[in-house]
Amino acid sequence: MVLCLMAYKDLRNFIAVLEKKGLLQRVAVEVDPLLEISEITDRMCKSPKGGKALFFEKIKGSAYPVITNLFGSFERMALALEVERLDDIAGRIEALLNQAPPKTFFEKLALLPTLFEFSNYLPRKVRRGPCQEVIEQGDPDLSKFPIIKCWPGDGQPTDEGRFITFPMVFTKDPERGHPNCGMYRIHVYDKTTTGMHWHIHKDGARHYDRYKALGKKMPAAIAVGSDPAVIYAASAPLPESIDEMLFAGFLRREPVEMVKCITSDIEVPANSELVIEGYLEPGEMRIEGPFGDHTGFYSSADYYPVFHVSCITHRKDMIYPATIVGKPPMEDCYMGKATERVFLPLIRLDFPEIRDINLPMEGVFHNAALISIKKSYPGHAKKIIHGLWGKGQMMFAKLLIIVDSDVDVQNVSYTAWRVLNNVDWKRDVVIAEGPLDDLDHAASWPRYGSKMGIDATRKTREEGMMRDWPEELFMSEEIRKLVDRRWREYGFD
Ligand SMILES: Cc1cc2nc3c(=O)[nH]c(=O)nc-3n(C[C@H](O)[C@H](O)[C@H](O)COP(=O)(O)O)c2cc1C
Ligand SMILES: [Mn+2]
Repeated sequence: MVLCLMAYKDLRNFIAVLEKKGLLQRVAVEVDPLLEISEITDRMCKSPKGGKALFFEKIKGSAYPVITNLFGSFERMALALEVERLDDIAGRIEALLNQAPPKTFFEKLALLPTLFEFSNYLPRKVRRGPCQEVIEQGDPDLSKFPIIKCWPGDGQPTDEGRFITFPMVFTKDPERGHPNCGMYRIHVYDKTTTGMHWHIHKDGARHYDRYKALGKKMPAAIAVGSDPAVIYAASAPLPESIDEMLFAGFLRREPVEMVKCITSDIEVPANSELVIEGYLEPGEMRIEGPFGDHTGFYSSADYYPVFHVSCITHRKDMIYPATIVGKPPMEDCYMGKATERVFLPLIRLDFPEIRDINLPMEGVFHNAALISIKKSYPGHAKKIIHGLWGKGQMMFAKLLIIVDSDVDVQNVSYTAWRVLNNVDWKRDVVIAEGPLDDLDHAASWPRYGSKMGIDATRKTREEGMMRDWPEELFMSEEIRKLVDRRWREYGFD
């Protein structure tokens, strides 16, 4: 794959590269943003290797085109982050971490901004940006934009069920001014009001709680469409101390240019396609959802803060990106796979014995993780289980399966065979209670329930195993070579 040497300038630059490589398909006939785009995109996501990105040129009821399935394959996700393979990001992060003296996970994380800074990836303020080519301050109106409805049961009877599905929500800590960017879906209630669906565990919600404690109105901005590293960074589960835009700068190897909003001090990527500026009144809540979510089920309606639009700015010829989530595999699965690779070196700072991690798409990220470790003492796998439940968004992992380091966890079938043969359930299972992902619908209460860890490593005497562990079947090297040599002689191809 020939990679672009410079960072993508913006979304349309990435779209042009996709088109040149034959990875984008245009749809010229008019399509409905209510459900029709969703069904077409879902079929494309389910086609071999994630199909192509889709550029819908003519949208019923809106003057602007829509693009979906931008990152929905390993190839497009790697292209978006300008690496050959997603594994290469892990290599870049490892090299970055090696610049710092060996420290623990949290100390290293605290150091990261300094490291990034040395590397000149700090976001850069600019005075003007294409995202402000058109400014609609007097009478902002969200209904002009091709905001999609994804699934039939989305939204409330009082609205059309439209959601902004690929938003980058920018906020600032009220005391320290530290910025955050998170991808939290936006339920559109009417022309100037939306929901703000940051789960209580997320950084945006923490900022909001601090404004609430101060009794202050909270400014926020929703940017839509930027260069691919910026869009991806909004979804990355970084610690609160790390500015996602700094991380995006590292990924794209060039600082992100930020421009100040018209009606607040929030800064947004200057190259955005659309920016919705506004504010939240502390304590004002409204029913948000339901929404067909990435679990493949509707996430139920619940009370969330309300966002009021004060100004909309956009490019003259805005392109509106959207993602459809649903039963895996969907586009967000590939973003999750990028995250799996990005975070492996960070997790290994605290757990160097971890060799690899696989978050299978069917587990929609919070439901399952397969982990291989180099085991060296009794109970080692159980230590990893408890340790991981204490690390950032790994607390949501409902099932952790630990295997020995000779298992390739990317090979799910082989891993399943090893696990199913190796486990004595009473001895090897850990069940614990604690916080769960907001999207978990199986626990009896929202956000709280049980998780399971399975130690599927070979057991030793010290772990109570009274018998010798059997050997795995392998043919002798001599016979394998002989059969290789004689293969055609037997009459096979
Ligand atoms: C397509 C997509 C939609 C998402 N929607 C939400 C959402 O509505 N609410 C939420 O809390 N997290 C959502 N997430 C996950 C967050 O973006 C992710 O947890 C991120 O780390 C949040 O940023 P933060 O760590 O700065 O809070 C979504 C992720 C993706 C890829
Ligand atoms: Mn954050």
